[in-house]
Parts: sequence; C-alpha cells; structure tokens
Amino acid sequence: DKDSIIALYESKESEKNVSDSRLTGIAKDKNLIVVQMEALQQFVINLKINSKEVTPNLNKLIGDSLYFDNVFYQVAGGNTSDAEFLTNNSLYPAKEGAIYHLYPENTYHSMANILKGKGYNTYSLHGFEKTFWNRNKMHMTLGFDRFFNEEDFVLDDFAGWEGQALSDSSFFRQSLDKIDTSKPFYSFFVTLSSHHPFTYFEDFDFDVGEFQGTYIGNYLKAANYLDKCIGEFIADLKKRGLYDNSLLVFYGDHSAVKKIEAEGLLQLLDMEYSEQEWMKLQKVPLIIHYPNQSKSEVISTIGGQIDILPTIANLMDFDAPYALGKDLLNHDDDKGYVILRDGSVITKDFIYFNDLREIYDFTDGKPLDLKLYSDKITSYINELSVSDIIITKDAFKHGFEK
Ligand code: GP9
Repeated sequence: DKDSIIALYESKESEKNVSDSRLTGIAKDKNLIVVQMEALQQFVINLKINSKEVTPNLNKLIGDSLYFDNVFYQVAGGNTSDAEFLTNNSLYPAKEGAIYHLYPENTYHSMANILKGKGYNTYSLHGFEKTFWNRNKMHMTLGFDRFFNEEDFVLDDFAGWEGQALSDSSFFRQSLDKIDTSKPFYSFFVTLSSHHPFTYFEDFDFDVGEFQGTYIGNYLKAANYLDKCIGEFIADLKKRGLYDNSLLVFYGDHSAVKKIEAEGLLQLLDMEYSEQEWMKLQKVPLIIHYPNQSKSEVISTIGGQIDILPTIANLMDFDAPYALGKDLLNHDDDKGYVILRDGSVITKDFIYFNDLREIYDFTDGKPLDLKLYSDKITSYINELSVSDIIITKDAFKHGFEK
C-alpha cells in the first residue's frame, strides 16, 4: 500500500511543470474566503434569457477574476459533502457512501489544517442543521476552529428548499459579523437556497419566458436568486475592506439538472442529446479573484474540484504536498484531465465512459479505439485506488509521510 502511495506522489511530482510559477504567492498571507454554491452548474454563467443575464453578479466578478471554464464536478454518494471534501483535501470521495459519514475521524492534510499551522483562524459556515452530512464532526476534523450552523443564525428569512431553510441573503448578511476579521482567516461558506426542488422560486420576479413553471425555469430563478445574494455578499466584502485583502474563491458543488430533466435544458441551450455532449454539461463554474486583480483571465485546462486546493496553494504560496489534484494555473493546458468517481476520464483528447467501456473524441464526439487508450486510462484510474487506500487505511494518521 505504502509503495503504491509513494509511486503515485512521485509520478505527480514529475508531472509538475517546475519552470512555471504563474501567479505564485499573489495572495500570500491574505485572508481566504471560499464559497461553495449549491447546485450551480456552469451553463448558467453568461447565459441570457429574454435578454437578461441569469447570473449578472458572477458574470461581473468574472470580469476582473480568473475564470476556470473547464472544471467538472467529481462528487459521488456524498453529494454536497463530497464537494466540500474534494475542495478541502484534494482527495477523491468514497466509491460508495459519503466520506463525511464513513471516515470523520481520520487525519487529513486539509486546507484549514494547513492554514491553522500558519496562524490563520478558520471558520466554516452553513445555515442548516449542524448534523446534516455529519458536518459537526467532520468540520472539526478538517481543522475548522468554529462551525457556524443554523443554531448560530437568527432565522429571520427563508428561501429555497420548500421555504424551510435560512435564505442565502440572510446567511451572508449575518456571516461576516461572526468572523474575527482583524486576524488572517480562512472562511468556508456553503450556500443552500438553490437546493432542489426549485419550485419555491416559481413566482420569483425573474422572467424566464417560455420556461415559466418548468423545472428548468424554476432552476434559472433559483440560480438568479443565488447570484443576487452573491452580489450582496461581494458588496459587503467591499464595504468591510475585505475584497482586496482576501483571495476569493467561488465554485459550484454538483449538478442541478439530472438526466431525467435533460429535455428542458437541451431546449434552453438549443442542443441535441448525446452522452458526450451531456457529459460536457457536467461542469461547475470556478472563479478566483486575487487581491487587486483588475483584469479577467480565462483558464481552460480541464480539471475538477480536486484541483481547487493546489491552485489556491500556489496563489497563497503554501505547500500542499499530499494533494492529489493539480495547480490549474501551472499545468500544461494540453495535459489537463479530470477523473470522475465512477472511473470515467475526460481530457482534451477524449471522453472515456467507464460504465459503458466506451471512448470518444472530445472535440468531434466520434468513437475511438479503446485498446489504444487502455494503458493511459488504467494509470488515471489508479489515482482513485490510491486515494481509497489513503482514506480507508487512514494513512496520514499512521505515519505516511512523503
Ligand atoms: C444541506 C445541504 C444539502 O445541509 O448541504 O446537501 P445535498 O442534498 O445537496 O447533498
């Protein structure tokens, strides 16, 4: 087991482009604010309906940020909690079930644990029941000093999830007062209002035209509501002087539109269904704004949520030697890849479906000869097995060191 872990880390080391150090340390010693956005898929970004932008605030943020437009979600049975796990640890989720329930007592080289070692205060915030996804245990294990949950908020406004959960607007409004902003901090926000079903938003004042009253129409309204709350949050960060004193990271956690609702989405985007095109829709936006950044840059390297921690580590100039992901800013664009938990793999050259044992050209969608790619795919999938060994054997607790 140990040898396979060492071998994987060694191969990762050789994959790194050591001559590059793009934007390294641009946010060194700054605060880190990460916002995980519920069910926000990438297709809503820059989308207009009846000539109105669905996400005007995120689009505006992209205007002076790094925008990663080829990032796929990698969650499995742990859904939202898997996205949290991937982002904070740069390890893969469990094959079955949720790591948050299965391995809450492991040792992890998580973002909060690393930053705590550098003197940061660390906070996580989510306006729902603390035991959901076992967060009350897991957020402590991941190194958050405080987990602010439903019990810590005044439940004064509700939106989404059938109107039963604290609204994102109120959540953001109350959150920044809970953080000691006089010392360097890492705060991890997990939003909630745009959780399915989206029916709560049906009568919201955002014109979705012919999609009014449909699943996809309600989703667009939910995304528009989330975006409005993000706009309020950014305004608050600016007012408090935190906008240019922090590294800001926004990303979506998982899909909102399952295959069963594909028809509405394809109609919206004017697309025909194919497995390949559907797979390409399984992306989430990743937006990173570094202090005083004034121009936009689009990074199209293929990646996933597992790459968020190494990318942040580069920008803040800290070591994350146990991350399995890659720094998306310093990776050869042509060699980008993402491995999904079911063993499917996407690169700029191909999309491999592990359940179908089929492979297609990424660009034109034509079938490829799997035999020619099988070694490559085996080596990609090996990452999942090694991540499983690290977690199931609790390797970091039992002294595994690089
Ligand atoms: C609830 C929330 C939901 O706290 O994070 O998780 P999900 O159902 O989207 O996995």
